Amino acid sequence: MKKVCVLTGAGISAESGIKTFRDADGLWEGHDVQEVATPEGWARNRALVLEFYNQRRAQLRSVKPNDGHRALLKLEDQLDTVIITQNVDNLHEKAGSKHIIHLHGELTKVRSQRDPSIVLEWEDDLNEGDLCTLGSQLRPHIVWFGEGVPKLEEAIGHMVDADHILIIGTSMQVYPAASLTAYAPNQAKIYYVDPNPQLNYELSRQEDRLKIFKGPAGTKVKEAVELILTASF
Ligand code: BV8
Repeated sequence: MKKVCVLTGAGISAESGIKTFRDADGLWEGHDVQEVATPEGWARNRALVLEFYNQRRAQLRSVKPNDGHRALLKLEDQLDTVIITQNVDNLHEKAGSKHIIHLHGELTKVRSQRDPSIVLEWEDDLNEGDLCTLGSQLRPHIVWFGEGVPKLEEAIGHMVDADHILIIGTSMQVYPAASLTAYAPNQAKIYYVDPNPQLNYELSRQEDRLKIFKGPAGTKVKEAVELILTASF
């Protein structure tokens, strides 16, 4: 059975009402990314970081998947599909997707700073004084800038035998996620759904097998899925 790796970024959630990073010219909810999405920011002002993630976690209660998320279900039904997402929202899960790798963590989880293997589901606000079983302050289960990406090897393990790679709604600027297409076999076909697709170093070397669907995920993912299914049978 053909294998598909789907690589999604903030753009697939844009039509669900979740702001992307680039569209907000690098400010998230008005905050400098260095202040709210780095270990230094956490050390400097824990309350600000907790508030930033509490706001985004609360937003999850009012947003829903869009047709872009839902169009992937048909791919999952018919081909061996894994969704590798840079997003920390849970819209792929809400859409019904099953095999999802969150490269950059998840808003609905928190973890111990003392023992990173202690990870808890967390739907409400996380506040100062919310401690893990070892007595240390719980932190968002998010990969901040400057932190390693623990699931990178797992993602590479899927890319190395991909027949099709479907990139959706990402500026392909955040590394190492943005380098993942380089691990795909030479014969893998690449499809890129984005209203403003940006060919980074890796993609510019793969242009000969890249097909771009210029437009929003809500309408274009379906088209890319149809093409992949046609090419696979
Ligand atoms: C690491 C969690 C080392 C946080 C995130 C200089 C050069 C190159 C690299 C670096 C550098 N300096 C530092 C680095 C490394 C750094 C990096 O890549 N920085 C970039 C900004 C230059 N990377 C790291 O720090 C990574 N770690 O390298 O560690 C290491 C190794 C071992 C041990 C210790 C350390 C960690 C990176 C992870 C950061 N965390 N998320 C949070 O979310 O709160 S990344 C964050 O950025 C989000 O995950 C988000 O997804 C991502 C932004 O990227 P995109 O998803 O692509 O979103 P963006 O807004 O950029 O683009 C949106 C796209 O959607 C656009 O193309 C737009 O056109 C499109 N769109 C809009 N509307 C729609 C649409 N598409 C479809 N439909 C629509 N309707």
